[in-house]
Amino acid sequence: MSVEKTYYQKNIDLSQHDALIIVDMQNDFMPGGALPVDEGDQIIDSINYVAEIFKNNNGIIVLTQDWHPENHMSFASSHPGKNPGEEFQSEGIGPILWPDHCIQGSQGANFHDKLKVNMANAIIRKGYNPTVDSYSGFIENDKKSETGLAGYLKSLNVKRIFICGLALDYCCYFTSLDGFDFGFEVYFLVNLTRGIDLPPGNISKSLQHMRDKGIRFATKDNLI
Ligand code: VGL
Ligand code: ZN
Repeated sequence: MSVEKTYYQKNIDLSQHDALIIVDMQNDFMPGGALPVDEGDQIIDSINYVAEIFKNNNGIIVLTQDWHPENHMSFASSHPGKNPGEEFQSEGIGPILWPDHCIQGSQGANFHDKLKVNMANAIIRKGYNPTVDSYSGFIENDKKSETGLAGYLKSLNVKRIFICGLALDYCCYFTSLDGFDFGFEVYFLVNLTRGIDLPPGNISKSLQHMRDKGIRFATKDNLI
């Protein structure tokens, strides 16, 4: 599915009740990294630009950071005989296994140099539990353990959240769905994300599901 321009929300007037959530803009997800997302580096300038608009309107800016211990169970290397990209499902892990990535304290886990991290009000780390992955910035894949992001945003009286970053069909997708379930109005900044598309078709499936659920789509030009 592609998202037609006519579907974008228009003239979104930002305020202190809006939060920009910039998902996992880390070296390992950039071309040349351990879990590269195609064109992942091409959205950085636009994300910086949008972050500036949020700042100018007293909005909240949150970065998420994938932050795994060595031997995390989402890594194929933790399962003898398995390869990255292979299907694997257990409680909290899956549906596929990943290459080792975003190891706590590594260069790959650092934010891309060009990302203006100083604009962030908060940085939420996730995926630190060795046996449970966390695609979402709100809640781990066991669907029980919260990161604290929902409480943080609610305590600041945030009503709308705007999602961008990497990867479209994993961490951006699940952050959007969980944000919706926590009661926020969710806007998916679709041009400011790039996807993994594993299994093939996963990007269009994710977009369709978000749209069906009531998540809105917008571009940077719709923000004022
Ligand atoms: C992500 C797979 C594994 C993401 C993180 O940021 O989308 N994907 N860890
Ligand atoms: Zn990860």
